[in-house]
Amino acid sequence: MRCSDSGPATPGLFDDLDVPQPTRVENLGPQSRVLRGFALPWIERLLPALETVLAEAPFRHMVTPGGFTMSVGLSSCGQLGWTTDRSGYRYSRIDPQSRQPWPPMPEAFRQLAEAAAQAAGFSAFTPDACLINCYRPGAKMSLHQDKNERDYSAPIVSLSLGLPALFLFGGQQRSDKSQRVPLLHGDVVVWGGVDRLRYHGVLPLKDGEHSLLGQQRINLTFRQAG
Ligand code: MD3
Ligand code: FE
Repeated sequence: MRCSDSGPATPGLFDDLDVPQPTRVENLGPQSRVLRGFALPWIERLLPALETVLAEAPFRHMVTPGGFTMSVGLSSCGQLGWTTDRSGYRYSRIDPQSRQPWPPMPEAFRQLAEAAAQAAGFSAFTPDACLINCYRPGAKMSLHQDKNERDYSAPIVSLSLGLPALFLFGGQQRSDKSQRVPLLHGDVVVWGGVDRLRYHGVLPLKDGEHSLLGQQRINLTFRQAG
């Protein structure tokens, strides 16, 4: 195609393939929004930052207070990291495996989380914790509430990378019916306000191969925990 041409030979065929698309917003609940593809323009900054964090704090399978080993691999960065063992769930300044502070939260992570919170209508979100979950095929997260944070008035921002997953978004009680929401590479979800304590989970990850992440899904959740 030359400058003087009026357009491509087959109009429509390649349109929009590598042009950034505006984020489509879906409302999951009164104060929960899916920002489809919001993180796609950030991916080339996010992935090297993620590598740096994981070199210092690799994924590990933690044990729940009930004695079950989680199928999801966990890590954290930021001032506080989430951990579980036989004595309970909590946030800690120290990685129990390295006995060092968790790696700092990369600037690109913090900026993405703040931009997403703002885009979803939550101002003044400053995360001090980023929990990183790694799902291999078969890994799942049972329905639960996130209740270890000090103040439920701050939202939680979640970023999905790699293989697609079916997210379960339930109600205020475990027995409430859940909606199934597909979450894809680059999607960001923001949950706050009246939706902050809703039950949620992730169905077992299906086999697949993602071009950048391989056979896994990585989910980052940004929280104001302390
Ligand atoms: C809805 N992680 O780490 S993020 C978790 O995809 C967790 O790895 C899931 O649930 C994952 O605790 C889902 C989405 C999420 C996070 C917090 C929420 C959904 C939420 C808080 C309230 C309601
Ligand atoms: Fe959760």
